[in-house]
Amino acid sequence: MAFALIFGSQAALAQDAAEATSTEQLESVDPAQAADVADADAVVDGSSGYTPMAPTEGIGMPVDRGLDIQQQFSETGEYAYGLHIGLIWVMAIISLFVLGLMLYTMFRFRRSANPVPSKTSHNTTIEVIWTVVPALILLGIAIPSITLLAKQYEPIPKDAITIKATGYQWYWGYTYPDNGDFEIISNMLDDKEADARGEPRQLAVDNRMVVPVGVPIRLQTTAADVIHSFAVPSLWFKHDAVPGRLNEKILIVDKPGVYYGQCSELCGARHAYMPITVEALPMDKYNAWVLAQGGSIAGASEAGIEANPEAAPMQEPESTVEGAAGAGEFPVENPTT
Ligand SMILES: [Cu+2]
Repeated sequence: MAFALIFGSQAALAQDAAEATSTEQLESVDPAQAADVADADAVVDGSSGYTPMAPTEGIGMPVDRGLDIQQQFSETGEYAYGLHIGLIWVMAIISLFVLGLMLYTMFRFRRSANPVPSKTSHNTTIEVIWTVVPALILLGIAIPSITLLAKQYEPIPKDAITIKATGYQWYWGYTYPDNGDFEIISNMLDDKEADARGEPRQLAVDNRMVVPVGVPIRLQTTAADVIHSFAVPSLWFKHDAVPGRLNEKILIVDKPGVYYGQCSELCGARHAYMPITVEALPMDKYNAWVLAQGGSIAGASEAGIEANPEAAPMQEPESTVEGAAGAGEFPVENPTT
């Protein structure tokens, strides 16, 4: 019962915090910085009708000397964060209880205070208590834990927007089968370019994975060569990308924003240099972005909406594998330092 109370209140706190910060996030985008980012990106993809959003410091990215998990921007993530905090309380209370019991026993039954030790070997009441109470605690933990597992694998509604993330050595490709099946190739920016755009080094990419906010997304993961893993901590999303297999899981992003992640499966020499940048946009802005990429929106032709005829051709992927399409340079001068 105590656990349920703690868990509930922590979950509510976490949610309040998430709401408070995300409002700040929307307001704290520096217009000058955002314009810089837009200019820089216009050079890259020549697209119109879409301005890349500037990230907010500390949101959707790791923070210096951070101890906690990243602030969550999906319902599942907020629930998981509540469970995480609840479990910390359970562990803390049990640890303190056991420590207290040990200190009491050491003091109360020390040789000088208790020269003749008790020869008691059984006490049915206490044996029942120390069996039943831990079992109830485990049961109390199992309920939210299994609920979280179920939430992560909720059936995906039929009208969800499908986006497929493909891991390549060593970059990501994002395909939009429901929007004309175009593919975005996403490579890490070098440090200078990331600085120029006001984005975190080794997490920023040239072409982001843009997703709509507040609607279910069927996020599929696969790979073209070796096993990669698509992971974005602030969206509570991690799924292996396995060649020859199509994994899928539901993703609903709560708030517009920029969320960074990384490949989380050791996949070769440049594993550390294939970051993920997810930009979540309201549906109308998402549609504008789709059109700017030369994609299509369901029902758009009846409404007289056309794709941008000047959409830039897809960028060549870069790979250090000799002879691979777009084989290129390392994006950092010396990746070992
Ligand atoms: Cu990888």
